[in-house]
Amino acid sequence: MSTHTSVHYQGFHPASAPDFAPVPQMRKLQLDRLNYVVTRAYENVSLFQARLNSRALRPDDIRMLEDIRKLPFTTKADLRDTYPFGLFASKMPEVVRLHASSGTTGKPIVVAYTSEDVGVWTNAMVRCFASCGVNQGDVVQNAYGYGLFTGGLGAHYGAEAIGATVIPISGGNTDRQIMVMKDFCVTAICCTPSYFVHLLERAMELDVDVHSLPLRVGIFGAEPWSESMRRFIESHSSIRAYDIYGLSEIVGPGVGIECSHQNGLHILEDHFYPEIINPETGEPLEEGMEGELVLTTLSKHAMPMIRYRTRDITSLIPEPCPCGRTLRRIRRIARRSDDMIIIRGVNVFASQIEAALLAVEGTLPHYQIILTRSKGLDEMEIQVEVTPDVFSDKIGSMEALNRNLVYALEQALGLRVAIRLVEPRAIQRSEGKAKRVIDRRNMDQ
Ligand code: DLL
Repeated sequence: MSTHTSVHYQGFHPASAPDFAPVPQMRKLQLDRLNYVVTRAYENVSLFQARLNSRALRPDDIRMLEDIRKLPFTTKADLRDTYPFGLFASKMPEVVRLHASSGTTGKPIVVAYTSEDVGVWTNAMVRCFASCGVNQGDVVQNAYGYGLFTGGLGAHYGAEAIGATVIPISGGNTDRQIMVMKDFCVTAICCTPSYFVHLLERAMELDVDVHSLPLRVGIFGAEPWSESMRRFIESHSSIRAYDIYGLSEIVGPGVGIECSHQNGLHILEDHFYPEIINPETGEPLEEGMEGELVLTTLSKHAMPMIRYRTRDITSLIPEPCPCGRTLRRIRRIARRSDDMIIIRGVNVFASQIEAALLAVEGTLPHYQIILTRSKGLDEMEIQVEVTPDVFSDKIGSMEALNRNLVYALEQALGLRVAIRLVEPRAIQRSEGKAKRVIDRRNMDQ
C-alpha cells in the first residue's frame, strides 16, 4: 500500500505538475525565465537589441513581471522583414528543425527550434493530451497536416511521448481516414474541426456508424470554431471535442488547451506568458476584458518571441478553474483583429455568422461568405448548405428556412444579408483550415 496520500486530478500526468503549481511559484519561475529570454534575445537578435537601445532599456531593467510592459512588441511584419532567419537567436548548427507558415500574403514566415525547443514543445503537447484525457493505451489518429505546418509534427511528438499509439496519417484521403479509424480502433483524433465535420459526413455516406466506434476524444484547433460547432460534433459522434490553440510563431499547437470542463483554454504559462492589450492603443487591459492576445515565449532558445502580437482576440478568465489547474485560461478564440469584414459600416466576423447559422435547424456547418463590390458598394452573400431532408422537401420549406436565416442573421449582426441555400456538398471541403471568406471585392470593381 502506498504511504503517500495522492490527490487525483483528472487528466494528470507527471509532466502536468506545472499545470497545478501554486501561483506565486509560477510567477517566480516566469520572471526567472523572462530575464533569461530577454537577455538571450538582446545578445543574439540585432533587431531586438536595437529596439531596446533606442528606448534606453537593458535586460536587467526587467525586475518584476509587470516590467514586461516596457518591452517593445514583435509583429508578423518583423518576421517578414527579417525573412528568413533574422530573428534567430541560435546559430544554424544548433537548429534542428524549421517550420514555416504560409500566411495569406507574400513571403512565409520561418520558425526555428533547437533540440531543447522540440523538448519544450513536446512537453507542452504531452500536457495538452493529458488535459484531454489521452494517455498511454490510446490510439491517436493524427490528421493534422505533416510538413511545414506545425500541426502534424507537434501533435505527433506529444502523442508519442505520452505513450499513445500514433497513426501519422496527415490530412486528406478521407475514405482511408475512415477505414483506419474503424479498423485500427482509434480512440482519439487530431485535426481541424471543419475537417472532422467532413469526416463525419463521409462516414455517414459510407454507412459507418461513428457512434459505435471506440473514438472518444477529438483535439481540434488551428482555426476558429464555435460552441454550436462543438454541439454539432458531440451530438453526431460519441466524442468529447476539445479546443487546442497555438501558432507557428510561438511554437505551434500546444500554447493553450481545454480541460475536462471545456470552458476556456489553459495557457501553458510556464512556457508562454500571456497579456491582453487594446489592439488600437497597445495598452494592457484588465483581466477579463476582451482584446488582442500578446504572447512571450519563456523557454525557447532558437527563436525567442517577445511580446508577440498574435492578432487573436480573446480575454483572460478571472475565475480559477474547477479542474485544479492554476494556469490562467483564455476564452475560445472566435476571431482575429485582422479578419473583420466591414459591410455598410457594420463590423462582422465569420464566427458570429457561424453561430447564427447553426442555431437554425436544417442547416449544416458548411458555409461560405462571399464578398463582392457593385457600384462601389460592398455586398455580402452567405452560402449555406442545408440538410438533405430540407433540400429534397418542397420549395416552401426552403423559403421558410431562408426567411428564418435572414432573420437570425439580422438579429446577430444588425445587418440584413443575402442568404443562398445550397445543396449538401455544394461547398468545397478542406483538409486543413477551412476557407470561410471569399473576397471578390477587388475583382469586381
Ligand atoms: O494553426 C497551429 C495549430 C495546429 C494550432 C494545430 C492548433 C492545432 P498557424 O498555422 O501558424 O498555427 O496558425 C495560427 O490559427 O493565430 C489563430 O488565428 C488560429 N488558431 C489556431 N488555433 C486556434 C483555435 C497553427 N483553437 C493561427 N481557435 C492563430 C481559433 C485558432 N483559432
